[in-house]
Amino acid sequence: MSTPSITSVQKEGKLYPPPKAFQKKAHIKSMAAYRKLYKRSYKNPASFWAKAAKELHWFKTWTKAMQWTAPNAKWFVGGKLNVSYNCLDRHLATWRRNKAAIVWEGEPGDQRTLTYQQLYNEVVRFACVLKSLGVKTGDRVAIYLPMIPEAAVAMLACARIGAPHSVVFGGFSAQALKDRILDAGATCVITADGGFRRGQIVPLKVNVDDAVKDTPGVKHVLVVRRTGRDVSMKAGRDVWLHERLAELSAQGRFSCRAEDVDSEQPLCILYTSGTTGKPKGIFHSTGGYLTHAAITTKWIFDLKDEDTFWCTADVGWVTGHTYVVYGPLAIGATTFMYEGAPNHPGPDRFWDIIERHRVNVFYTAPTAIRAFVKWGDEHPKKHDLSSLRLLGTVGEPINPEAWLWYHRVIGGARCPIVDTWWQTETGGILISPLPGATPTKPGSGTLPFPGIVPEVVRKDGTPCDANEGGYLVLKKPWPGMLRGIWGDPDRFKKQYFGDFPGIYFTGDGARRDPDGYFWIMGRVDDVINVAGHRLGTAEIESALVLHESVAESAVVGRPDDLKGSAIVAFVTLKGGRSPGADLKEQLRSHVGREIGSIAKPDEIRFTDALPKTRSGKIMRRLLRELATQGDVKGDTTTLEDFSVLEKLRAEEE
Ligand code: 7RM
Repeated sequence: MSTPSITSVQKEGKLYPPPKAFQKKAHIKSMAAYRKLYKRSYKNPASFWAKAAKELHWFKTWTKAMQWTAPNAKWFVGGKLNVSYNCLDRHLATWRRNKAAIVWEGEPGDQRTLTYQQLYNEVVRFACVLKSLGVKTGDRVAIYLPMIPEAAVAMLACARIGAPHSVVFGGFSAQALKDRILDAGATCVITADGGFRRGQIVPLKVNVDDAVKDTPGVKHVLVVRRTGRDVSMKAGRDVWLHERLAELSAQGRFSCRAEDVDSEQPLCILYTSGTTGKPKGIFHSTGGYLTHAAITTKWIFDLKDEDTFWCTADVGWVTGHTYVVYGPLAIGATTFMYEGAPNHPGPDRFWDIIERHRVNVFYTAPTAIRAFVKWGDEHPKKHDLSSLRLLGTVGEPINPEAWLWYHRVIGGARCPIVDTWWQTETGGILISPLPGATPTKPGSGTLPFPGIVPEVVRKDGTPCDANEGGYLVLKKPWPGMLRGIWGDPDRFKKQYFGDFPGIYFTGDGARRDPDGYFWIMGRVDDVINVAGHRLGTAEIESALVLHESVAESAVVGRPDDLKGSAIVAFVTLKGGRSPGADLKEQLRSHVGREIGSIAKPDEIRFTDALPKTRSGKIMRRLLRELATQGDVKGDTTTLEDFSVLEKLRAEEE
């Protein structure tokens, strides 16, 4: 771990107080109200969360709100509920039955709206299909779909029968999909004949065919028809969704009750990058996760019944799980989904969508905002964005320039911005402004949500002073907290509770300013954040060394104006292989095949040797300096062979 240092972009500027309208109507209406609530929740987080959990429908109430023996937190012990029941059935008894649950637009421009009743019907039918394929409570299901309503339907159908789902981002390669299927032990894969992205068709089914060649546990592949293109269907294994639905409907009425699911039963597995080459299967529970998702959606995005909420994340990431699907539907909101790229057919697609669908609350990533800045103000300015009343960001620190642009050009200087800090592991937002209460500072995630106890500490665990950079830890458990790493309890304990015994370490560096506001300074471990997506340096390195020409590699992040970090790979070749532009391109595609396009190195540098310590550890810190500043000024006393560094410097020139 390197010690976090304060970057120059994080200078404090002006305060942006919440607009009057929010102070009147938001769930939390003033700083005084927030402080009072926070203070109470700080003394007894479990009772704060128990109150939030009561907003859900429980088939059986819990006997104990929280049970904590590090690293395991159990929430709402003994309680039984069903996520799909909470997101659907219970709204049918209210006026929301005919309210839009999902409003969707495909990249080619096709549109669909599903009311709560219609979404319920789809989920029940889908759940019946899964059951007909032999999927039972506890079985894992892999979902590899484009951003179409069926993605949400499939997730909710799994939740309905109590089968944990593992949604794999459609941009991942066949290899990455295979690894995830195997690790989760999935017995069924749900995919489509393709999805539309930037005018092209993403060949999802082809990737699945490739992936399941070596996954004997997969009994069925369920295929949604989206593009209409021909795909190969293997008899006995592959099933078209529409065909199976027709067969089942010929047999009679669809019905599938929502299973009584234990509060602590896993709802989903989400793979994310860590410090080793193998992605970690982060799994979340049912009761705690949904409680956290629901209350943060309601309070932070201030959702009202008349709002249309657009979180632009893909359902393949945690943000898509919590703020496209589960959070909004649990509170009966209208969630908007878009299938395609932000610049198709033109760079104004998002603004065009906001104008036509009258989107009210918009939540996206800093990397997207920086791209919009680059594409030019004329694109948003062509459109009427007056429906917007609240904006949000997530995924990485936002630079104040991008924040101010978002505020002025997209928010018309009237919308508060919630800069929400959280992780795959945290399940939901932990640090964020509350739009009716918290004055914001561009670049700061501001203050903790009630019930959350973060602290910035030194290496020895003692609290940092104001403005002193340190490690961001969470001192008390919260309901959305991960329940473990799938199949690897030891790694779970070591990874999150190993650095500061008994306390959760986030892997992020941070500081707190004199007002107590948090400023996240980025990762301190070997994880790089590329366009808001976490990639382990080790993961990319393992992919590179699989290539027949590569002997060894070291991957580091370099600050990038657009993506937050760019990937730089230092590569040594096996004897007799010659470096060249061709090989660079080959290696980039190779990483694309192994992991996915997002992991392709932006820069590849061939070198004779890598700088190592005497114990043989690659000194990535030196490479990072070299890639970032063009030279190495930091401490090199542990370097084994100085000539390596000299050579790298020479190659630089
Ligand atoms: C939701 C998500 C988590 C990492 C996290 C941070 C960084 C996320 C912010 C942020 C500064 C933010 N899950 N991060 N949000 N940094 N300000 N508002 O992104 O697991 O993919 O990534 O992302 O480093 O540890 S994630």
